Amino acid sequence: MLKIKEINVRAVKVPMSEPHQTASAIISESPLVLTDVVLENGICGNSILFTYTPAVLKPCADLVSNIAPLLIGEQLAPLAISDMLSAKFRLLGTQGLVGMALAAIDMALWDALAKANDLPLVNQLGGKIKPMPAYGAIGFDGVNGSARTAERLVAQGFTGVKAKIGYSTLQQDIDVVESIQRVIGEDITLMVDYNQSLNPVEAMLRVEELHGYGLGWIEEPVLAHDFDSLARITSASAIPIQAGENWWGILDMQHAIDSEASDYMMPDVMKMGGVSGWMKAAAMAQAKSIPISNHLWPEVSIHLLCCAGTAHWLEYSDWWNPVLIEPLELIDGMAQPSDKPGSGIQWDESAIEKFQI
Ligand code: SMN
Ligand code: MG
Repeated sequence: MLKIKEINVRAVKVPMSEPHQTASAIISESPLVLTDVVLENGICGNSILFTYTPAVLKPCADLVSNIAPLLIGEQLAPLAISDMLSAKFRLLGTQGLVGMALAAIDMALWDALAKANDLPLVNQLGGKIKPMPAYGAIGFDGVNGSARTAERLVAQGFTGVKAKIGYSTLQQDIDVVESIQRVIGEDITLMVDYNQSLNPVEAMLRVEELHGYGLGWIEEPVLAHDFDSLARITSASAIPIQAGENWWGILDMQHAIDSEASDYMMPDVMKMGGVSGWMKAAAMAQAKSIPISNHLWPEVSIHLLCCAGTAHWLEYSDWWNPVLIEPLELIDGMAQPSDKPGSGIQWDESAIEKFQI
């Protein structure tokens, strides 16, 4: 069995070609923690953490480095290490920054394991390479800006697009939806995302008024952990409700499923506990026939979606492409895992040198 020799961590800030605005915050650069797990035989597993804000970039990188000594000399066994580290952090808990650091390690370990076995991650996990439909993102860009981005995404081949809404009035939300639908036509699926910006009363009202627009889903109308309100909105809504990107670990997933919080779920591979956590969450979704999508991390997530029994859509994003040698490629709006060993994360070292802090 292969053993872990060392773990190296770097922090970078990757500029975005355009800032991404949501109803809750604006993101104008990607603060990323890049983790390398090096095995005794020299094979290296890589992972990316996206810290949303630069304020926690260094603390997150430090956390991964501080946890690293627990792993030196350990066998390359991602599931076992995930359980071991969760137990080590039981008193503090494994949400927030600690959860992110553990996910960085988990994703890098799975990447290393797949590379050590000369397999794409999807095959390492027992799945099959296959094409999945991908959708592109439209920011909180108003009537004209949203329509312009939608047009560009459709021209690129996407069969689905997702727009940020949650403007100050319902009428503005409707204007944005209508302006996008005018340019994309009827064959392209439009989803919308409120990014937790509404209170439950306002959410009920807006979701009901949006029902005639044939939307693919309405995402995070209220706070991600307000499972009661989500469940009420879900049961009243004719349009499927989507949530999951802010759920931490499989216990949140279980609580969300138990409370029937949403029709669709889209756990985030970082917040759900890495590859280990995401695959468990996918099994939980499958037990209830809940369609499951990813949140960001398109390279790793495409491997996971190909293993999920109820896989739905791949959320595509190109924000972190600059640090990758081979970012995920789409063909006619479809994504599929590369047949190279690992999870698709290979560093572009010269780019990293430029963005490293
Ligand atoms: C989202 C929010 C913030 C950063 C990235 C992405 C979003 C999504 O809610 O659904 O992609
Ligand atoms: Mg979202």
